[in-house]
Amino acid sequence: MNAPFRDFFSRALPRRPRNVLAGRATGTIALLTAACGWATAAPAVAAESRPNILFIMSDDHGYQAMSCYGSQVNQTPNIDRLAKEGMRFDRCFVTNSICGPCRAVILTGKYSHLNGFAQNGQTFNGGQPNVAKMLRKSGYQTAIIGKWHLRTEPTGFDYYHRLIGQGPYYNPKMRTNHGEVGPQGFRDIQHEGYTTDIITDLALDWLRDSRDQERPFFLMYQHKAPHRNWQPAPRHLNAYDDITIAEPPTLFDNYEGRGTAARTQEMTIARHLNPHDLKLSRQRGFFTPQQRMVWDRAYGPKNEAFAAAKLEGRDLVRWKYQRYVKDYLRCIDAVDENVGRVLDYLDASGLAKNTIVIYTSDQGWYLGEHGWYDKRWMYEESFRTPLLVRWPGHTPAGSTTTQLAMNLDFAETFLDAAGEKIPETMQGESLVSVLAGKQPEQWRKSLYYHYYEHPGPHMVHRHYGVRTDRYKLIYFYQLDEWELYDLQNDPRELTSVYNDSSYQEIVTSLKRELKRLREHYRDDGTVIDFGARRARNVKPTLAARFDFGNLGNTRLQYGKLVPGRQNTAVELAGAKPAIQQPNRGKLNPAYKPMTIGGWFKTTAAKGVLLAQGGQSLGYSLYLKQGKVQFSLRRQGALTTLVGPPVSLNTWHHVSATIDRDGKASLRLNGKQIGEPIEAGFIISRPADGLSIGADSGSLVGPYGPANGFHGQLEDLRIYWGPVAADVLTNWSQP
Ligand SMILES: [Ca+2]
Ligand SMILES: [Ca+2]
Repeated sequence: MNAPFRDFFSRALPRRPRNVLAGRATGTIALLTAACGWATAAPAVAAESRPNILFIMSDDHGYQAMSCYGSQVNQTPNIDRLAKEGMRFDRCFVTNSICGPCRAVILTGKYSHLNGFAQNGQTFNGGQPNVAKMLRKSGYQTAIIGKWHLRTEPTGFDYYHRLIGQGPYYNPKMRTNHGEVGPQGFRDIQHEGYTTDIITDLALDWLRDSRDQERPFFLMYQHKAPHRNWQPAPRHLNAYDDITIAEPPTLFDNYEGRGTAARTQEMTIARHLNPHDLKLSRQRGFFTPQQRMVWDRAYGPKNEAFAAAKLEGRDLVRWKYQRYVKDYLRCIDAVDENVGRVLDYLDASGLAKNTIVIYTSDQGWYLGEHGWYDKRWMYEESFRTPLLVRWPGHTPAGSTTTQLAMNLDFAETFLDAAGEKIPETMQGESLVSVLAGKQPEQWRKSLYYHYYEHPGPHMVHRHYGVRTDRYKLIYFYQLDEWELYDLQNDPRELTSVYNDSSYQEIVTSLKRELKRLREHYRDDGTVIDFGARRARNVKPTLAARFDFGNLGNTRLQYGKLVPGRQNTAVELAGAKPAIQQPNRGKLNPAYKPMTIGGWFKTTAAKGVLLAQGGQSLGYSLYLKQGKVQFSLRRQGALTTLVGPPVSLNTWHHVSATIDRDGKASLRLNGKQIGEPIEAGFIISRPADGLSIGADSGSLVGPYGPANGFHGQLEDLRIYWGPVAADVLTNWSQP
């Protein structure tokens, strides 16, 4: 399995300008074709020898609670087998440390802003490409058993049997597409027992009896445990009762040395665990009388002792920590036992030798570090996630790696391992060569992170940032606060050195790297919204008109008002936008057929007439190399129409249209240029607003930041929906 290693930095993301005069269009349609390339390509490896892929994922299992990662608090002998027989990744990170979004990243191989699932509570668009669909198409049998948590039904899986929502620890009702399903294609089954055990039983049943033995399989076996509120199995309710778990050194962190975000979060063991978390109140949910009795017998005496002790201050925090962390570890005990059952089955059945087994968590977790539980931060404990991979015949047993890996790489790795092509639209890198124990010469030197869920549970402010081998720069953009950590001198991230003058060169270079990463991953702050209304329903509207003689409340930020062609024009000398407006209300271009344009007289035949959006989503009408051009950017992919050269110091009328079918066309002086081409729609509200006379902020088109218009503009308009022919004729009448 010698997959060619692709250079991380040279991987061209789809920015494919096209020229309407230069033949067939590429853009989005061609991207889809490229992404479907695996369907027809012959597999590089014969089907029967392709490895099975067993992806085991737990929920919120921090690496600090795994003995193979040097846990100070527990033993995980079964999970450790994967480290002994495979590779342990010591630097695997997530793109956005929160449950549902991590699952979406793993399925799509794309950052949250491109897969559309940026925070819990959103709905995953199952219509987009995912790794299960691709593996299924290439002949794999695909299944997901256990936690799903993406709201929509799984797509790309031959078989699923999943928890509904978060799912309970006891007696889960689960949903499957197997057996006598209803009109929606699934049915619900009420199970009785402990969820971690049930998910494993279902996975073993499928491996043993239900799958097609002739084909390789891709099984996602995913636990709910050890997610909040940490309800252990009956057999573990008294585990750890007679010992004291070690406290982390930062349990009583006072957040000095960090910014507003660390001080205003709501995830402390001291103040934010509730009685239900601490098992001090009757547990909600469905328990059988027998389960309830066993539960009460275990917690009753412990809770009585707690009440009698009347703890206060630090002693109370210490008690809460012990109660919390012991329940958490008890839940992991069940996960570890069940992973052992599955590994035993692989050995007994002979499947082990041709099965890649992965163990990971959807993200990392706080076991009291900084006084916290939960995740979300770019600080190390939640940013990092455990990753163990056993791949007999490929991965050296007992090996470790410090290469920077990400959950963004998982889908690409599975495809590569299966001998399949990796679509260019995926953003991670195959780990196959790292897994062979090689040191790739060119591997990523930095990681990009972006967390969105604020306001929301635990109130962690939105942030993005970059981590290198030694440094971590974080920007809390709602607060406009930066933090910098020197991980070598301050591995616990207690003191930001952002304002320390001896680090100013590091700050400058990290900011440059952060900007490069944001461009590379096409993150301009916009998250794709697949749920937007369809373009067909858009009512014809004049969304905006810039009549410079009558600007009303619109503020002219730059330029001089001059007598124009018929009325008043604005005269610009390329410096900056004349007008900028946010994309609110009527100006939101998402899913809008449109006609945009106006009159211009140029002295330089370069610069932007009007633009809305940036490097992920938007459109721009501009002059470049003497020609009038229109660009539409959609999920980063660029479609460009190029008109003929225009004469200087002469009035011209230009307009660009995207019709209801998503076809783009360009008109100069009332005459259409070439044939309409497939373009599609802007699919959500771009972060950047509308700007007249220059594209500010993030750039839509293939021009630099010095893109201001030179000359005069008059009567610019933005129409959504179709425009009546006579309106267009009158507007462009010489
Ligand atoms: Ca999680
Ligand atoms: Ca812009």
